[in-house]
Amino acid sequence: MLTAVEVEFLRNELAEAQNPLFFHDSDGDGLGAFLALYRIHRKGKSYALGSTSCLGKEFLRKVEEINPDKIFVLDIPLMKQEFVDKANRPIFWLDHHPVQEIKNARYFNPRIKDPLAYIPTTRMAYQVSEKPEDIWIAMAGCLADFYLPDFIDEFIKQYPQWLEKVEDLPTMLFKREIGKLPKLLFFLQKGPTSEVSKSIKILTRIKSPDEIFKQETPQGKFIYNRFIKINEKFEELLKEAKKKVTRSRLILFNYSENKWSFTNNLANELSGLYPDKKVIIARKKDELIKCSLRGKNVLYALQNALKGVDGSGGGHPDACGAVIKEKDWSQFVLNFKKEMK
Ligand SMILES: [Mn+2]
Repeated sequence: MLTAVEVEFLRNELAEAQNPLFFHDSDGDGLGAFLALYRIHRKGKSYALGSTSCLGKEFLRKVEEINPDKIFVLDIPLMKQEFVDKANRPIFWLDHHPVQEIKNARYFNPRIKDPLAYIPTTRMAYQVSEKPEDIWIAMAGCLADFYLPDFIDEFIKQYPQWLEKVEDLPTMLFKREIGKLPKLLFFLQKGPTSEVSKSIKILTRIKSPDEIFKQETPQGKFIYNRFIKINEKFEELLKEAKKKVTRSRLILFNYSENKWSFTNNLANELSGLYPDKKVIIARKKDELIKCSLRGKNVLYALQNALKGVDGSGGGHPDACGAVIKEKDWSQFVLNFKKEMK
């Protein structure tokens, strides 16, 4: 968590900003953090990093174009020093991935003090915002990063129809109503750019989840319809993936590049529903197989399975990702199965 001094500092920087630019990760936590901060003053612009997790010099064009007076970077794991040096504006970086070296940017990362800390960026952004009416956004962003926030009881008080009582995370995320909130933040960022921008713009003004899910306003209805359409695509793939569940300790699901990418969400949900199994969700793109892996110590198995294979990967002990050349895919799967013996 941020200290009281840090919260005060960021609040002031935001209040004084005339045209801040928010770079955020394109997952649920990244979007949740942006919404929490933006909704304090509703000033500035946002840009989501979709295909990379590093803010490098290719994003200087965006800085030129928007000409912000301050830059906030949210839930982005990496930043190039060259970006900081050439952006030539105050930069405030809130993140919770492994700690990086950076000069001339204000860097806020709970892992600096405690390498094992796990505090999603949305949780910190909500410390800065502390708007009670935005608790549902903060909840959505935290859950998106598989984190049960300390304000859960307050949320239940305000939204009993979304959650009756605290249960274990997989149950709440994959079997209860509240699980739709993080999915909303993930799924609205998929699809054509113009629709994504429109959705995010609307989300900066939506007053409550009921405005969306009870379709109380035209804006809420737009978001609702988009979410339902995208969620259908996801559910269809989830159903396919569940057919791959056998007595084996591995769930391996491949799907086509013609379908929208839900690799991350599929892997999370299957692993939540089948906690004793290892999960690999793989999607072919060009000559590469991109996959998400889940399960106890799956990173260890991944590292060994990559030996002698044209590919790379990494991440957390129980949740990681890899990219493997298509020609070596079957070898990789063989190696991985051997690791599970
Ligand atoms: Mn995050």
